[in-house]
Amino acid sequence: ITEKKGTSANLSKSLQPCPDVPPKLVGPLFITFDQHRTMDGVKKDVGSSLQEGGRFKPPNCLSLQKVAVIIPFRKRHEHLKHWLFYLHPVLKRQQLDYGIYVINQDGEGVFNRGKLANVGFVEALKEYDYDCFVFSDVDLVPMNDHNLYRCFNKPRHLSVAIDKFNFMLPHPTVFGGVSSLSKDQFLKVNGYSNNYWGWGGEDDDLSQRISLHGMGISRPDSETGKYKMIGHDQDLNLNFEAAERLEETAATMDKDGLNSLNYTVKKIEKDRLYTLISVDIHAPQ
Ligand code: UD2
Ligand code: MN
Repeated sequence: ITEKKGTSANLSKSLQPCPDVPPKLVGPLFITFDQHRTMDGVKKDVGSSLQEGGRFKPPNCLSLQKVAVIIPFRKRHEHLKHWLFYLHPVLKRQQLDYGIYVINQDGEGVFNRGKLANVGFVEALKEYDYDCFVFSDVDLVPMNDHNLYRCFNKPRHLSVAIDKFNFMLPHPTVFGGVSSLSKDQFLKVNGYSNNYWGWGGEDDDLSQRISLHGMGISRPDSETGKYKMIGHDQDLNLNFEAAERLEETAATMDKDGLNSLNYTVKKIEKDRLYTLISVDIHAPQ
């Protein structure tokens, strides 16, 4: 028994680091949101080489980064199905050691994307020693697999050219949609604010935290950073306090964020394609 254990440990140690440029990338992708796609079908199509919970490691090399992909979520199952169908193959080709965490807001209270993202960060770290975090809307699918779901020396905004915005960056400090921060970068800014309830503002607040901490934003070029957004109605729960709160980011960020996060995990479910964490984030009624 001891001998066997020793052998397998040596085997995994002898894996070489993956190349900096993943060799099997294909470039532009053809994306369709086919109404007939089903979750069972997606499981059959892309679930084979995954471990429970939507986990994957490249079999033949040691991944350069351990990446948790965090999706703030509620009642967008239709979108999730398409997201999983397209993202799993991309993330595998990118040779990431990754896990997918769908952070589901429990109950009917006002949605809070930033707080759910913070929960995802904390909960993913309880499972594995992730060093990079990608925060993604459930409705954004990359149109080019050269757009690496990794972390860089600056916080990264990945969804720079979305079809809905005519493939242009709406303004220079945008950080919404899909973005990545290393564990250290995210800790440095104290995560997202927990106090943006309803649609809007939490992404701009994070962007301000980043610049207030002296960091810039890195981005792929606009060909690499093309995205399709799945069509949906605008969330009607607008956050009318957002503009005011954004004036206060500098004064409040050190005490509002990861260090003030409180929530109750209701359930953790392991699907083959993702880990679903349902959480009560104490939404105001
Ligand atoms: C924009 C931003 C998004 C966020 C939001 C304001 C881009 C491309 N996206 O998204 O990152 O800053 O504005 O808060 O700039 N969600 C649910 N259920 C809900 C509501 C939201 O799952 O009932 C999740 C889901 O992952 C969704 C995301 O939150 O994709 C953003 O919400 P949205 O898609 O309704 O808003 P959108 O597209 O204006
Ligand atoms: Mn959207």
